[in-house]
Amino acid sequence: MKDKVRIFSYLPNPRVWKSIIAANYGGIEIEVIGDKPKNLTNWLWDYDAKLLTDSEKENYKDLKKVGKRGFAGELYKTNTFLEAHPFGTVPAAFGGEEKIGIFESNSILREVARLSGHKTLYGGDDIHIKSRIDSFLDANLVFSREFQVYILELEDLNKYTHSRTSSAYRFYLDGVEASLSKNDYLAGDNLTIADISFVCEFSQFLREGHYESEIKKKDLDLISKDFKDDYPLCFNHLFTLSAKEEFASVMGTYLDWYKEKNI
Ligand SMILES: N[C@@H](CCC(=O)N[C@@H](CS)C(=O)NCC(=O)O)C(=O)O
Repeated sequence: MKDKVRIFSYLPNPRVWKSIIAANYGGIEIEVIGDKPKNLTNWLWDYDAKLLTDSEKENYKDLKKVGKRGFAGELYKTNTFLEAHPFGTVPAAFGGEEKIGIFESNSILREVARLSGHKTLYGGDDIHIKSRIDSFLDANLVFSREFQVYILELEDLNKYTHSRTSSAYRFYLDGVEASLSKNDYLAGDNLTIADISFVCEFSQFLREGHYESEIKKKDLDLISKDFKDDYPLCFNHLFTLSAKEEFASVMGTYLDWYKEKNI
């Protein structure tokens, strides 16, 4: 199908949820394929991704690539996968009949929003609003990359990463809080993919709470310790949106542990 989108990833993955939520709002279907993070070392990373048997792994042994970011061990990435996805990351989307590689979860989100019938999700026909939405998505990606390093290091954290992530957290949330003090949604009066991306990435960041004791052992504190008081509009936006059916049906119980502790 011309407008088909297939996403391969470890699952569940909040970065994939961005696209699923946008698809829910847009009333379109997307294909999502994958497995638990630890199982992706046994998968063929490809448009036709699949779980490999031991004999298939032997046949594909020349494809093995050392994981670059977040994956320990070796991964079976096909050459066509790497042509479509030169950075070799997941979520990895393939768009349309030509299976065009689309990477970066915010760009996959844009693809789904462009295909969806819910035009205001990506600014309608207003190119300036679209660009403003892109601005929020870029700011979100910068924060996301900073905290990705932090989350991956949490079991053996160092003070430098903690302090860098704290300032990225404050920089991003100061901007989001300021926007929400003017409008109900990040980019204006309507829900857009900027809000969807905020909810999914920030929910993932809150996972630092699962490592509170490791963080305290280093004489450090949770970066999000005072989230509710410091950023009340962000807090409210996150929990109001995540309770909506289009979000809740995808996010499931992901934030329940946080709500039990903090609400
Ligand atoms: N900013 C990217 C993050 C993607 C990313 O870094 N994915 C990592 C896993 S968390 C990956 O696929 N690593 C592949 C590897 O280790 O080779 C996005 O939002 O899609």
